[in-house]
Amino acid sequence: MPDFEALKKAVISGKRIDAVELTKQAIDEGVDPQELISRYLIPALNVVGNKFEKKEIFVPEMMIAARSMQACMDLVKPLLQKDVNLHQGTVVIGTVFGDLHDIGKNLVKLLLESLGLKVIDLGVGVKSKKFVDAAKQHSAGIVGLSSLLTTGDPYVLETVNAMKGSDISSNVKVICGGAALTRKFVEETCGADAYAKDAAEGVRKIKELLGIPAAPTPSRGS
Ligand code: B12
Repeated sequence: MPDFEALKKAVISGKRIDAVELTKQAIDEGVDPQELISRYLIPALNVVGNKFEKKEIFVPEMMIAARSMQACMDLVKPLLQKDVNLHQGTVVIGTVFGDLHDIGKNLVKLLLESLGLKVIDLGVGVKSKKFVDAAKQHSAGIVGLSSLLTTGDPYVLETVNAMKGSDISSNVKVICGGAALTRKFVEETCGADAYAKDAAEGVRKIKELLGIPAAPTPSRGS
């Protein structure tokens, strides 16, 4: 069995070389890449966040841990890129103005691409007008906002308002995710079409909003 606890510890303490080596081992042993991300890599960053909150670590340590996570993600990425040529719809995605966090956004992007959706990634610190312009330019069916900082709430609200007040509002749905957000704030206060607590829920909701049928469940005995 791959040593998952050692992998988590390596990410938490920012030991990039060890984290990469342990990720390689897990991949070689056939561990499901999505499970690797959701059960070990993301929880490792949650531990980092808690340590930061308790002032046990500071920004540089948080940054080094994030880099270790990203190095592991780079290894997992090719395993998730499958049906990239299906073109089932277009999603514009970005992290809201004032916020530079992008690990979660990049993960959502990767999963959407693996389902055959075209993703236009606007990067981080994106102003509301840029979301609207990109959605128009690419005839997107979905705009996805990521927000990790509570100070980003006004920009989430501003961007949802800008999308809903634009002349393309009837063609584009807005979904928001990220640690700073709640379903109540996103759906009730901002009036977005959906909130997602994690990438898996985000992908499921985006498919629903675009009208993409859920994958058929295998029938019994098949
Ligand atoms: C890594 C990290 C950093 C890295 C970011 C590196 C990078 N390239 O992203 C660095 C070190 C740069 C950083 C900086 C800062 N950070 Co920081 N950071 C984190 C940390 C530890 C992990 C974030 C992360 O990547 N998680 C893993 C990913 C996979 O999870 P996620 O982003 O939530 O995404 C998932 C879902 O939310 C969802 N999702 C996310 N986006 C979207 C979008 C859509 C469309 C959908 C559908 C779904 C979806 O899907 C994802 C996968 O399931 C968090 C703690 C935490 N537990 O979140 C703090 C945290 C977010 N940071 C925090 C702070 C305070 C900061 C700084 C202000 C610190 C400082 N004093 O400078 C700066 C801000 C800089 C800026 N202007 O943005 C606070 C925010 C507190 C708050 N309530 O506002 C947190 C919560 C830490 C804490 N507990 O205090 N940070």
